[in-house]
Order: sequence, then C-alpha cells, then structure tokens
Amino acid sequence: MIRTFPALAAAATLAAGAAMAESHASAPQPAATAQMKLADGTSVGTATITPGTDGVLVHLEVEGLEPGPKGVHLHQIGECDGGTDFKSAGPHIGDDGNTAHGLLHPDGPHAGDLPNVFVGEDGSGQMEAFTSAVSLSDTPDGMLDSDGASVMIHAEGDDHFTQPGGTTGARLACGVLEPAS
Ligand SMILES: [Cu+2]
Repeated sequence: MIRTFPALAAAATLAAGAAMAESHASAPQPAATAQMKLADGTSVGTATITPGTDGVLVHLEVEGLEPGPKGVHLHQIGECDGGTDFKSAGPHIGDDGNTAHGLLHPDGPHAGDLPNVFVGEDGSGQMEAFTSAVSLSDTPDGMLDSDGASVMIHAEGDDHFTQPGGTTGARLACGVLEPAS
C-alpha cells in the first residue's frame, strides 16, 4: 500500500507537465499571410497576421530593401498590381475621408496605420505591432472580406502626422493578405 503513494505523486506531476505543454502547443497561429513584392514581382519578404482576443498581431520580415525607415500600412483592397504602382490596393483601411492619417495625428489615425519597419544596412528588417483597430473577419470592415486587404511598405518613413500619407512617398512593396493554410 505505502509504496503506491510515491508512484501516484509522480503520475500527478507528469499530468501537470503534460497540461502545460498542451496549452503552449495551442498558441494562436497566423490566420493570414502576405507575400511582399516589388512592382516588378521581386519577392522582398512576408507579413503574417495572428488574431488575439482584442486585436491582431502584425509581423513583418523584409530583405533586399534600401536601409532606413519605411512606412507600413494596411490598405483596403487585396490587389497588388505593380502596373498601377500599387494604387490598385486602394486607400488605407479606415480612410473614410473624415479621419486623418497618422498614429500621432489628433484627428487620426486610420485603422490601417502601423509603425515603420526599420531596414538595416544588410537590407533586412522586421516589424511587429499589435492593433485592435482592424480585424480579419469576413465582414465589410474585416480584412478577409470579399475585396480583401493588403499590406503596403512605402519607400520612406512615416512621420505619423503629415497628410495625406505621412511623408511615406511611393508604394514600394505590396502583399495581398490570404487566409493562412
Ligand atoms: Cu500606405
């Protein structure tokens, strides 16, 4: 009888360890991804969007770009046509004509405004930002609705204040958000 007690205690410890491993294994995975491309089709990185309870986590990795800060926004339409200089992607999500652009603008921001990605001397850069201003839902305001949405990298850094696009210049790289498989 007495010998079974240590055995039971060991079994209980193993069960607790298994439960913790299980909760780590179920961490949310990206629900949407975008392959970032220049107007000529050159691939320069990947963006992923992972839904959380109260918003989404945007993660961006780029390579092969000029060093320096580059503006990053979520644009309203999931169409990256280099022949239109990516104007096909439409305005920023949340640009309804009444709301100002810029994370630091008193009359802003647009829901699709994000922090800059900083590209280093080796041409690579990363950005991660959490926002509760957008969702991936299949609703008119959601990024996976019928006309989709895109991730845009601009040629220059965003000062988060200047109108209309915050000093970000040309649309440099665009990626259509697709549901993650
Ligand atoms: Cu933009």
